[in-house]
Amino acid sequence: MKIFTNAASVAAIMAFAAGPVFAQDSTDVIKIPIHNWSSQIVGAHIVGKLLEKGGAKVEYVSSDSQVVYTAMCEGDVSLENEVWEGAFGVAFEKVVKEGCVIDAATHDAKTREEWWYPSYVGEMCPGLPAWEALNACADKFSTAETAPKGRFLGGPVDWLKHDAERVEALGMNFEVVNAGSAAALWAELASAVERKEPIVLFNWTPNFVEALYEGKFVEFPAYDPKCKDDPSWGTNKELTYDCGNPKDGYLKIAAWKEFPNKWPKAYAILQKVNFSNMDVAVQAKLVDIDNMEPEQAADKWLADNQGRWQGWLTGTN
Ligand code: TMO
Repeated sequence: MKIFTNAASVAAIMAFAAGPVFAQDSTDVIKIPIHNWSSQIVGAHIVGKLLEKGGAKVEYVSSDSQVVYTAMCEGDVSLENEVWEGAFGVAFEKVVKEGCVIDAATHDAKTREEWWYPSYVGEMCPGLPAWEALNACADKFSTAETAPKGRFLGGPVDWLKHDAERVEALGMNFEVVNAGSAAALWAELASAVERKEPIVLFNWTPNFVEALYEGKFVEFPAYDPKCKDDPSWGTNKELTYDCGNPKDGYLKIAAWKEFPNKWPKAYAILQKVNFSNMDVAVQAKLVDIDNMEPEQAADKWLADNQGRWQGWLTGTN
């Protein structure tokens, strides 16, 4: 048997024996999407900064929050740091099934996205938070634009909440008006609260809103996956979406299927990233209440949580 003595041969033998330890990440840029709500933007920068600490090159790309799943499927975007079950579960699960996107990790955070009202509205409509009670006092929410129907202020259309389908399936006296941005939602909420005016709008948790206002989610018929696929499910036998959104929804991290092969070290870090409800709420708050730039907010979160992410980088946590 030949004895290898030079350093290159030793390295080759060690690489063979140790496998992935010696695997090198591609120098190609990892593309991270930026959407239109604060926690996602801050979280994207946190993930980007962590991957950079691990040696990766990253780039941020503005991306529609539904189209991102097909972009990831094609490798045009490399990951998604906030897959909310309620808004994106359908688009995400479709590409995972096709095999072009990986379910990389699940955050500890549990999510809910739903119609919501500040607490003084509860006194205006006896029986809230039941949706029937909201519907019975729909006229209180009517505006010049929607009269005689009540106005529901939905989020930007790319969050794809199927609110109009739900209004139809449940026979509600509401009209859905979509806000152009998250900032528009919060501006309307602030002005309604200041004047104690009726308002019902799209909100979610974890978010900064819970730190600033008391309020409740409207309770619709409980979510069931069949509700969105099977018209015969639920009280309306002809239409889908006669139910609410998931209450204990997941928050996941997704990656393009080639991510682990191309960037194995970065992928090991990405899989460790894990935000709690408090983390996501704080990430939103730093921008939406404290008025930080998202990148600054990411630096602040990293400075305040060193002990956690250092473990993510070394694989010990
Ligand atoms: C996806 N979102 C948290 C805005 O509902």
